[in-house]
Amino acid sequence: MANRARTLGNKVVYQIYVRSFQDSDGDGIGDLRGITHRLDYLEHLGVDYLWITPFFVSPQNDNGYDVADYRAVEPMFGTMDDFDELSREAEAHGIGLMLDMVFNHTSTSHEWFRRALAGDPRYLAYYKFVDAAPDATAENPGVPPTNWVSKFGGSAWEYVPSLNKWYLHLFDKSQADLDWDNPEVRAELVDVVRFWKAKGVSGFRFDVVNLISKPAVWEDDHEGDGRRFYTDGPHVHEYLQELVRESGIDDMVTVGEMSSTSIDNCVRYTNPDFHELSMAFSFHHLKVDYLNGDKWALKDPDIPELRAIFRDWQEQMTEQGGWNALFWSNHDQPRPNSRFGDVSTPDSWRRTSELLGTCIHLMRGTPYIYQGEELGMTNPDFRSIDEYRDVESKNYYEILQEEGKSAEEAFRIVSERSRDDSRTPVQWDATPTAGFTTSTPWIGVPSNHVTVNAEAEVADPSSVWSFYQGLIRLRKTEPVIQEGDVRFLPVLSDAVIAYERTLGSTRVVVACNFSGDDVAALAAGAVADGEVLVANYADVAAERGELRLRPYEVRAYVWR
Ligand code: TEU
Repeated sequence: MANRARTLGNKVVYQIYVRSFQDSDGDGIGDLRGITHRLDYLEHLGVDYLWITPFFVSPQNDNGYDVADYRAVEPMFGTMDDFDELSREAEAHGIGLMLDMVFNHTSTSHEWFRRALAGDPRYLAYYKFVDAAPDATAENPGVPPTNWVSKFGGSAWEYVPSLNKWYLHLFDKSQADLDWDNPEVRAELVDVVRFWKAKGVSGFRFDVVNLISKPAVWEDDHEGDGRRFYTDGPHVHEYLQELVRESGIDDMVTVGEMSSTSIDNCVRYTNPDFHELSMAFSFHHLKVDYLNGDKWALKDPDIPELRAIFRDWQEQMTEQGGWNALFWSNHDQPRPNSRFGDVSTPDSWRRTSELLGTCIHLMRGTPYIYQGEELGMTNPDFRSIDEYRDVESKNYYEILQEEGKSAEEAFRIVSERSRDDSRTPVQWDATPTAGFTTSTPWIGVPSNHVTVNAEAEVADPSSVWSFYQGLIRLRKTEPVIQEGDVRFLPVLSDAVIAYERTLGSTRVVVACNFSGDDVAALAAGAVADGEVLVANYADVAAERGELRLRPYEVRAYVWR
């Protein structure tokens, strides 16, 4: 059980969304050389690994998650020489690279799919093609094999008139699902991993890897959108074990993106005894503001539910030897401070950003920082749908209106839920393009970059950036944070989440107030004689009585 804690408990991963990180050649799009230029910054922050989102050849319908060639660099992001330079330089900075393997599907521009379209039986068997009715036509293709819904809206099946077949796409219709039941497909993907492993990378992130194993029989889902049939599917553990074994990555750092998964499955994905992955991303805590589970229906975050989810995942994964990736944010999620707190004043923005960071950085697992989170970047202040770029946002803006919402309501929902909320350029400085590019950025820069930016914050010991640097340092110096047990604590207010970490005779208590009110947090004596370890208000002292917290206040106490 201590295994993962020993190797991963003292590490912090930083996620780079290449397109929005740093442009080096003035085309308005981030690139690999841009990352190399910023390695000093990343080393100074203190992170151990960079998860770099896909930079492989791709038509970019889903910003690179639609891969057309797994072994070549997309020219807009640079060249293989640029990658090799980044790899060397990162190593010189003591930073490892984790590459993003998108293996559930390929782009329909991939050679395999093009050969399938040409009717080659070998490549037809690489994907999930299903015969259409004999009388189907382009105008009247009939009903798809199942009623499953694509994650980006609409049917999960696309009809190909020239073949008279449907193919499955759980995401965009330009992202065709691979057939993992075909051993040739699995061998191809092992080769891809070996190729990048041979280049010396430290590890991998596997995109939606718990969706790879589809059921043997196609059936309609009368209760939902189809996910219960293909999530953590019948052969997923067997296929993952094979991939890890055959590509020789069992002792590298690996993380799987697990969509709508369960704790039991994530124990199997991450407990070292099963030889699958080092850790897993799960998303239940990022759905507590979905009304009735619907991403496109707004509600305020339900903090008691958030507490219960964190408690279950922290305690049960620990009990069963699993290992969590800890995160609030990635390139698919709105900015967490805009979502879970109050960013309307400089004061509440700072407290919220620091509260969120502390809440997960002191948990058991490996924390991930998504680019710009360390600066307290927020959702952008876009005014029109034309400012959004993401295929999912554009689709749902239309779908919401088809469902009867006004254009204003649809816009409000998209602006709170869009994946572009976190895809705006990293705010390096106060200049008009935030130091991201010398030309026009591919997506707009939020207006708050004049104050929320790296140049201002790195120099300021009281900035959100410096606070994050402190959290990373703390993880590296405190064994109780790296390896300690975790237990959630009873709280006095619905707005509070609190837990304790213990290792030997050391104990840490963390209490977080997710509200803009003064609240009672912990019962009298709960933090008596504790020494303050982390605080986001200046005047914090020992507390013998009941612990009360101010708006968006977080405190951690330690006993040694
Ligand atoms: O995301 C998988 C995924 O299911 C979501 O995060 C998805 O974006 C969301 O549910 C839609 O509401 C991964 C990648 O992180 C994402 O960027 C890709 O678009 C997707 O896979 C397909 O490769």
